[in-house]
Amino acid sequence: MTEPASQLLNFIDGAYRVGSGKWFPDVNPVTGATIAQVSEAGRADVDAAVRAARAALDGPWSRLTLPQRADMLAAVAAAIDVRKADFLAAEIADTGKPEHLASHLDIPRGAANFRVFADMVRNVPTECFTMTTPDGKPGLNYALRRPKGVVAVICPWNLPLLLMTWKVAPALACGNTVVVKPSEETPATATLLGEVMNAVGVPRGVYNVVHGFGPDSAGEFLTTHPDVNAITFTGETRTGAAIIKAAADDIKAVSMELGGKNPALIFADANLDVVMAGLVRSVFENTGQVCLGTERVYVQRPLFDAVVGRLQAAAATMRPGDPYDHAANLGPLISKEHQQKVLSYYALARDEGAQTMCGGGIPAMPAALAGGSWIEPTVWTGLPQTARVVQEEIFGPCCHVMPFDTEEEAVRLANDTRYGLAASVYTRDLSCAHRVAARLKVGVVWVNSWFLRDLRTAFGGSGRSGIGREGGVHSLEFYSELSNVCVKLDPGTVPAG
Ligand code: NAD
Ligand code: 6OD
Repeated sequence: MTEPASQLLNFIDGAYRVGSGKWFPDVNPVTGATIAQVSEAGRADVDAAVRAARAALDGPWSRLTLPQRADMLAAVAAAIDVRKADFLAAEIADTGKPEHLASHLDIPRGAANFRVFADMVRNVPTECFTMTTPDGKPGLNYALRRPKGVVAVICPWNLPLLLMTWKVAPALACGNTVVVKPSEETPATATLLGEVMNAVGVPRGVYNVVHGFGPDSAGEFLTTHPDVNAITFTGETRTGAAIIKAAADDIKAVSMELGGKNPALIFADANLDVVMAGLVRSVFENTGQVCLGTERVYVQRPLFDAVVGRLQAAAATMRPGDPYDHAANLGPLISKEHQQKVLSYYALARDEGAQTMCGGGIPAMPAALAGGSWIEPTVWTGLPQTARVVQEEIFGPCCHVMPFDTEEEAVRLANDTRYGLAASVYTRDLSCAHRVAARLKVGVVWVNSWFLRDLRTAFGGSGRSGIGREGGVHSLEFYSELSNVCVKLDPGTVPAG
């Protein structure tokens, strides 16, 4: 394993470069210690990255055939597998997430993104229609896919490699080039991916990374750059709104994967063991920092006390601790700033009249970990549906549990939100599951499970959870422009349609 870098540089045109001269710290949330200095990209660096991406787009990347491009992306996946230990070390140092989680989810799914989209782009069908022209001649209409161009990829910190490659892999598969702006909190794995790109021979300029923040920094310089054709963003709803405004002037294409306030609906006939297996993960995994996580739990009255009791018991088994300590299963929050935000919701829940069934504060930690941004897993009951804690995304290991009586009421409560990302439904009655799934205004519904999604399927949200769908062919739609070629044929060339 390579030692994690103590300086993280921008990756532009195939080379690591110091940016504006300004540096910012990369902080380990387990200890609060600074683990690296990150070189912030200035406007000129972002411009250099976009120019490199444009040159590669019009140059060597466009000269590869589709199978050659797909082979190269499959090689990227294989190289991430080979360097798994390095990616793991970098991701864990940045996020503090438990090693077993990063090892089973973040890094393998990061590699899988390249593998899946390499396969997918090889097999994508093309539309083709025969027609008869008004003067009775045969005609043929067929669609060609062209890349959108230079794509800006703006990423959050919760699943850094996974969510970045989820955008980069299909963008490159479609022949685009990218400039990635990783979160300022988690710059390491995007930087490391530059080494992999060079090692497998991806032409320089195809994959670029610029570091920095949002406003008046790399994020804004990138999203307002006139030579960026499309922006794919994952992050907070408010940030998404600012980026949509920035994209409007040049009519850049946008894909927005934003926040969520996801419900779980638990019907009285559900198997409680199945419920708890899904629910505990969806509330506490990654310390609640998953956009798909459950923060609203609705339980049909006969199971209400049992679910609350088992959530309390599960919370009591959560052990905050060092990511490499296999007895620990709860990492810290990403930063002190995010810890303050989550704690402010813990205080608000009390002010709004919640009953705190467990947690609600900061756990006592040993001296070596005392500088980390730790938080207690927390379960509330007793709030009305209108409470801010029930309506606003918190992004911590917490949920509010509320009883319901009828299916109608459950659907109404679940849909009573400005978000629309994901939901889980727990029942043994498949008719009920399908009925409810069809009525939930969200992008993903899980039945008796959580966060099981084939990468080939649609992903995205409605309302304040986003615009557009990615995943499978939906990603290929976003990352390519279709040209319809209409050909008037000589009679007899093809049968008239
Ligand atoms: P964030 O919006 O604060 O930051 C995301 C990225 O945007 C960062 O790289 C940041 O530097 C950049 N940024 C901020 N302001 C910008 C601006 N004005 N212009 C350009 N770039 C800017 O989000 P976060 O705190 O990193 O992530 C947590 C949020 O992300 C939560 O709301 C969560 O629900 C959401 N999220 C959504 C999904 C999804 O798929 N729907 C997935 C993961 C996270
Ligand atoms: O299914 C995925 O890989 C995906 N896009 C997950 C998103 C998680 C959000 O935090």
